[in-house]
Amino acid sequence: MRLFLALEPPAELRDALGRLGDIAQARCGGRRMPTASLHLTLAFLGEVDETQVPALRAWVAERPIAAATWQLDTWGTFQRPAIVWVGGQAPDARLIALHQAVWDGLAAFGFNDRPARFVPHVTLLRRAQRLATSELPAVDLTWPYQQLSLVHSSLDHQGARYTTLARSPIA
Ligand code: 2AM
Repeated sequence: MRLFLALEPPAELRDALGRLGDIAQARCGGRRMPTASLHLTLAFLGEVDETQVPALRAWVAERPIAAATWQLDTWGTFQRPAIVWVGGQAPDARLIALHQAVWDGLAAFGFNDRPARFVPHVTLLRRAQRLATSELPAVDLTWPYQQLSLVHSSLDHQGARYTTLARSPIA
């Protein structure tokens, strides 16, 4: 099954991100991510054998992460595959440390596809027709986080559907 580790936004922030998704879609076209699915990916695991899932769930459910806040203040795009996102202009030391800690932990399970570069972002649009963000309104959002989520991505007729399998304890 296809799994990833992510931070899930608190409800108010999720709604604010969804509103930015609407604004971005009006300008850039493409497919807007459903508000309920918005997240920050920390580690994409890809296809994981079902036999590994109980141990991964337990690992996530037993270890608290360092609570912190992330400041979102910019729009960004990835040319391929035409993604429009929001994130932070400056590298965020605490998110980078969390990303490293997560991948250090994953190594014990044999996951070694740690990406060389980590650009924390929340994808709002996929397959955008115009990667033009200069006239979009300024982004100024604060994301307080305290839990890591293990998420299952499955495909149905509407696209990817996310189900949270485990959350880390709140410290
Ligand atoms: P995204 O954060 O840019 O949207 C679930 O599919 C999540 O994992 C998505 O949010 C997506 O990134 C990320 N993801 C999907 N496929 C990926 C891949 N091949 N490599 C890295 N991340 C991927």
